[in-house]
Amino acid sequence: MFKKILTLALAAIMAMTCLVACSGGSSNENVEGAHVFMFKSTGNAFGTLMYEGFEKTVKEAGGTPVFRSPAETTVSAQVEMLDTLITQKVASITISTNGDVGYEEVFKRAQEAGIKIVSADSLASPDYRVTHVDQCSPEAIGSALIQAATLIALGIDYPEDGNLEAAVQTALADYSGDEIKFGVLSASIDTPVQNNWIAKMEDELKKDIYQGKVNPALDKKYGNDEPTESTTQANSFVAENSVDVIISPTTIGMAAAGQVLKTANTDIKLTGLGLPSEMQGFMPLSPSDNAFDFVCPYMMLWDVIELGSVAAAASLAAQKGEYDGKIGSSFQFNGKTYTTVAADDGGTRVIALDPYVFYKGNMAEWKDKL
Ligand code: RAM
Repeated sequence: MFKKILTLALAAIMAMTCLVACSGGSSNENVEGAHVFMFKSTGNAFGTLMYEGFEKTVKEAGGTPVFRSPAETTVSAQVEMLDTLITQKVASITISTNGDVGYEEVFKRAQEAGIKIVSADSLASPDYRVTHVDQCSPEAIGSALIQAATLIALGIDYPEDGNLEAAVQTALADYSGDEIKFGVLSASIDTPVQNNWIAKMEDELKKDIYQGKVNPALDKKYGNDEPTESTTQANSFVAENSVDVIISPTTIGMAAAGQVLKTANTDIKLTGLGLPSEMQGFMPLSPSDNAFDFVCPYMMLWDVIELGSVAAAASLAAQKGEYDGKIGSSFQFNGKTYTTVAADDGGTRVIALDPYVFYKGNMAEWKDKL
């Protein structure tokens, strides 16, 4: 799957500066009939990029896109905003949530008002969402993160054929050194999307090839998707010095850990889900670099802008009554059909994209784009 080169449709070079789109937005503005995108909080470039795709797709469909995200990465801050948006009669809400519980009442109000809810990135309850737009298969991400971390712990470059699994099989077959140990620097302890990936990482570690060679227990710390707290937690990993590699399944944690490990005198390495623009100071940028001279030899992500576009397409189709999110139902975007499948939580999902590995062979090309 990693061999697959994504045709990332980045229409224009992105302005990473925070324009109106990434402010919380004014609550006085008339948003009746608008399509809302709500990320976990403002100040997260991942959310800004998602909105870029969302905004474009809604506008192209003749709708009005609106960005509304709270300053704090909490359930209560999102609920308060959702409450206002329902009163203001928005048409649809596309949300990346901060937790599993606490949204029931407000989502019920939305449902009763006929406002469609689609979750993307981090799941909303199956009782209230039309569907969930998953960036990639969570199993694929969980496995790939453990495989990449294992290879990095062993000082092995990203395999040019993209086959992480085969490279791990070969590398661990001959390994008889100390047990490898991983840390995880996540978002909040309650964030559905990160917890799902961590569960898939733990499943990967149960496989026979890792037994006695990689510790099945992940040392988990939570930075709440907040730069200062993520920095504090990354510093704890350095002080404790008990893990070989930190895996951060959040772009905020990646950037914070990158800076901490670069500054500290440590052998701990980093991989995870990061934005090339934010990670360029901690990664090799040229094929001639020695990847292990850098804190993060390689990492992965997906086309975040496209994720926002696909989520918008799902919400638009649901609001028009053309898509109900049931298993087997589908919607179209950009000439592609997205078909709904069952999700682990009893609801449904569509898988929007494939993961993509950033390494010394392609970072130069990506650092200014994503
Ligand atoms: C962060 C967010 C988001 C996650 C990405 C990888 O920006 O926490 O939920 O999907 O990173």
